[in-house]
Amino acid sequence: MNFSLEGRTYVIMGVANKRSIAWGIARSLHEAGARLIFTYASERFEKPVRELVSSLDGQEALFYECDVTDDQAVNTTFGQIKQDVGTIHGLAHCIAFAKKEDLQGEFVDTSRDGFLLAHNISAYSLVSVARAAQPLMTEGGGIVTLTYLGGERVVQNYNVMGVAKASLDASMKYLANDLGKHGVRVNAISAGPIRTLSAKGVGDFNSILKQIEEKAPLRRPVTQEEVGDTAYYLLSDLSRGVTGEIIHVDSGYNILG
Ligand code: NDP
Ligand code: KAL
Repeated sequence: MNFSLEGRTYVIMGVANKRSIAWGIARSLHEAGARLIFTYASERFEKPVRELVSSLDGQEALFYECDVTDDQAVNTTFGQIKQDVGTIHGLAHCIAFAKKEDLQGEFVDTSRDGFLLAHNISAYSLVSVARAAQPLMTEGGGIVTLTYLGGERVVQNYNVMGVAKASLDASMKYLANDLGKHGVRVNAISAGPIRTLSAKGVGDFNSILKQIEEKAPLRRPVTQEEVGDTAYYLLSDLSRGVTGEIIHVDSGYNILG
């Protein structure tokens, strides 16, 4: 069995900057020999993403704008990818958003608007993207999404995003059931806290990291690289019997009572 990703093409959605988990995934897949395709929410992110990608030696990447709240944009993007490369072998969905005011105080105060927005961007987008991407995975493939423990149990301040992650986790499993017959596997990585742009300015991130250092079995936070290598596993044939699974890459924190 050859676990190189040479000759394979993967779509990476959600690189904002070099701290993004999506960027950790991009580097792992690049090192394994994959060809990469990047999507970003709006045109203004094209330049920074292109600049980052230029640091990947010999990578002939492609770039597309794709706001995942717009089904037509999603369909157009994957239609364009089909025209430009034909077959893809997988996709990393690293996208989430909630209004700042819904990520503090009490969940009970979440507005209808804020609830729907968080679910639209953070959960439904996986369904929309999977539907558009599956026909391009003519040789089978893998879809990986990013989730967090706050979808399984109550984590202070995570609030509406926790409910959206619960929906994302369930969507991942229903998608795994639908797409398995096409040879497409769908899985999630539940990452421990990593300081990214999204994590900035929400909650008390320092005290969350301190808890990890004190209590997690490995006594240290995880890195983008560690999440990236698990995504590589899930997107390669190493994991060919695995679908509908949530793998925790969190220094073991989730096993604690
Ligand atoms: P980043 O801020 O680096 O990435 C979040 C991405 O979401 C950005 O690239 C942003 O794109 C994208 N995004 C938001 N709205 C849209 C939209 N409408 N259409 C397309 N893209 C959109 O943060 P992370 O790397 O931390 O987040 C990636 C994933 O990891 C998220 O699902 C997050 O919930 C999850 N996660 C993160 C953890 C952490 O501790 N950091 C822990 C567990 C899970 P743009 O910049 O172009 O707007
Ligand atoms: C309990 C934790 C502490 C933090 C609480 C909530 C975190 C929610 C994540 C969510 C994705 C953050 C946002 O939507 C931020 C947004 O309101 C403002 N930021 C932006 O608009 C920036 C510029 C863009 C790039 O961000 C996005 N998302 O587009 C959870 C911690 C311990 C773990 C984390 C951070 C989990 C997670 O899901 O990210």
